[in-house]
This record gives sequence, structure tokens and C-alpha cells, in this order.
Amino acid sequence: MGRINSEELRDLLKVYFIMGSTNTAKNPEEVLKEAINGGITLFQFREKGEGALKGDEKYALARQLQKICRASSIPFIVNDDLELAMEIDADGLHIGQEDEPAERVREKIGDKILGVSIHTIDEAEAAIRAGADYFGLGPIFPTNTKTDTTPVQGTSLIQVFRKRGITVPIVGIGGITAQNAGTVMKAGADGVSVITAISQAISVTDAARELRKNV
Ligand code: 3NM
Repeated sequence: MGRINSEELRDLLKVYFIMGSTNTAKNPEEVLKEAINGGITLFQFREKGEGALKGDEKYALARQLQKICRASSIPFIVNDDLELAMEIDADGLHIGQEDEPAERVREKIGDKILGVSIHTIDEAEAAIRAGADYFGLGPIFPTNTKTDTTPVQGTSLIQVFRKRGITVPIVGIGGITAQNAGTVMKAGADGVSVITAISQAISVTDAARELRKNV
């Protein structure tokens, strides 16, 4: 199979929905199905925060959500849990700067998709050397979902990356909605990663559809 090529990945990153059980008051499986109906292109299982599931319960939810993704050919990425990603044969893993070093993760996951959260050019260059397939860059706008973020970056950092000649696929993250997604794309992102704008929407399907229209 080999590593995914950048062009295929750019298409997958357009509307990258991230969710764990703590991000919705509804049934996560139903939310994911509705989001897929609305047109999300990629999914990340991120089971974090107060009240997050652990152990067998976490694995069971991961398998359920993976099954839903598979039925619609949406790749399934696991956040920050290499063991889980390998155990269920996820399509990829997303890691932050505080997780296991990307080189080591790349060795362990083989050709699976590897996403790395980065905030500076130095981090980006190190992640490229380590074998990252795409970058998550944020927080672009203020967010209530993650409290330990670096300062809000706005869209200008994406432009800086592109001007420096960094061609790795990039998704913006943090406070992104259907209303501001267009500005993130215009700055040079290949897609947008969103939690709240989809997971807590009154109509999940409509929210995903609106985002898809605007990227
Ligand atoms: N990472 P929402 S911001 C998971 O800046 C995450 O790296 C961020 O959630 C980063 O779409 C963030 O609800 C939260 O704002 C994104």
C-alpha cells in the first residue's frame, strides 16, 4: 500500500470531524452518522477531558464509531492512543507535541496516516523529518473545547507556513465554524478540523453540510 499521497490526503482533510463521548449530549454514534450524511470527509476519535471513557468502554466506543466510518469509507483516525490505533487497526493516528515523539510513532504505525499538531515553523520542520503526513495548526480562533492550547494564532500563521514553502497538507483547528471556515481555507489550509460546530449543532447534518459548502 505505502504511505498515503498528499493529494488524496488533501481531499480527505476538507471537513475533518473530531469527537469523543464528552463532546456531545447525544449518542455519539448517531452524531457521527448524521455528520457523515452531511458530508464530513474524515473522522478522528478523541476521547479526552472530564468524564472521558477509559479502558474497555473506550475501546468499545472506538470500535462502534470505526464501524460506522467503514460503512461509508470515511477513514478513522485515533487521537493520541497508539495502542488503541494498532489494536483496532485504525487508518491513522494524530499526536500532539507532548505525546510520544513522532519518529518513534512513525516506526510503530508503519504506513498509517500520521497527523501532528504543530504551532511553529521549527515544530513543522521536525514533524516533516519525522514522517508526518499532515499538520493540525491551531488554535486559529478562540475555543472552549481545549483549555491547554497555545495562544490563538489567527489565520496568518497558515500563510506564513505556505510562504516558507511548506507544502504538507494543513488543517486549521480551534473555534472553526461554517461562517469562518472560508477564511481558513483562503489562508492556505487544505481543510478544517472541528469539534463543537458539528458535535453540538442543533442539526448535525446541516452543520456538516454548511461546512462542506464553505471549504
Ligand atoms: N486542538 P472546537 S484546538 C483539539 O489548537 C484541539 O491544537 C487545538 O475544538 C489546537 O472545534 C482544539 O470545538 C479544540 O473549537 C477544537
